[in-house]
Amino acid sequence: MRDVKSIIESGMDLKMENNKMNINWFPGHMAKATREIKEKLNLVDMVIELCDARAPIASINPVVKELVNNKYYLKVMTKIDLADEKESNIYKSKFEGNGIPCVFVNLNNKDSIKPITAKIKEVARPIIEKDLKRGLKPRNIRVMIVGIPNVGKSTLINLLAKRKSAPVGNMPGFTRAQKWVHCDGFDLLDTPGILWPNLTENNSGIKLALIGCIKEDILPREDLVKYALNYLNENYKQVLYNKYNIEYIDANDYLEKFAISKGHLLKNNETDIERSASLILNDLKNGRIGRITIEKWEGK
Ligand SMILES: Nc1nc2c(ncn2[C@@H]2O[C@H](COP(=O)(O)OP(=O)(O)OP(=O)(O)O)[C@@H](O)[C@H]2O)c(=O)[nH]1
Ligand SMILES: [Mg+2]
Repeated sequence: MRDVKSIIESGMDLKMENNKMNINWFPGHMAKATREIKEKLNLVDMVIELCDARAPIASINPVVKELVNNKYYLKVMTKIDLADEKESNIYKSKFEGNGIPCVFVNLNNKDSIKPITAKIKEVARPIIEKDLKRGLKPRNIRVMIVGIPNVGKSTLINLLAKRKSAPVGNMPGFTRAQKWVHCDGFDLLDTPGILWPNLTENNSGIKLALIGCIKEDILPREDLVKYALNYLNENYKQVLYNKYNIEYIDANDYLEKFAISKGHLLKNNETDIERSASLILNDLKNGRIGRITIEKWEGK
């Protein structure tokens, strides 16, 4: 594996490497976005990294960890409304046990504002106290919001600012440029989502495609759906059965039965597995199968 500094500084090389592999994990604009994050770091007090509660480990960007090691840091785990609550509780206690400040939230719920602002102020308390000690009114805390694509960075900013200042869209790579948004107590810097190049490790790329942080078409849909069905059968057997009423024997057999039950047939009457895969993957991504966490805690 290449070291993180060289990854950040060599966006063009990575593009070449990935072209060779035919996997566009790390397109040129992400290398640029990563460089721009690095350039702005000296302007902020604190970095908030957003991750997706459905894949709490795969959605951590190792590049971010390297970048922010001398900044106040908070992890905001988003989309808990789509994740398995039991698993989210396990992750929360493990992260906290490892000394990582974190807050688990649904950014579509305005009630999340309070716990998030409370946590930011807790992490940034030394900055606030410094101003208070000097008899000054605490200045705005400057926060850079980072994370992989589609985790809710711009949504978080709009929530805290209580207005639609940052553009939001349910597709990875929606934000293309940094943007400052000022609000009561905080100056927030929105940044484009960034990935890292070696997404094959721990099936991170597959997991991120399943939750919509990477465009699905980066991998064959059939492979993705088979991985998902296998995982669901092992970890959410009843949830899967309740959704589609199909007995699971193996992923191939499941897809065949699924296609027939939905009438997904090609002109020659063969099953249209691609269409079935799309439907299942969309249901999974949008929480229509149920609240699912697609990786279990495996650490200490
Ligand atoms: N269900 C649910 N949806 C969320 C949550 N947070 C954000 N979203 C949705 O996720 C999608 C992506 O949100 P954005 O704020 O654009 O994500 P981003 O991280 O800025 O994405 P990029 O700019 O592409 O990097 C939008 O459709 C949001 O409404 C959440 O906590 N729960
Ligand atoms: Mg955005």
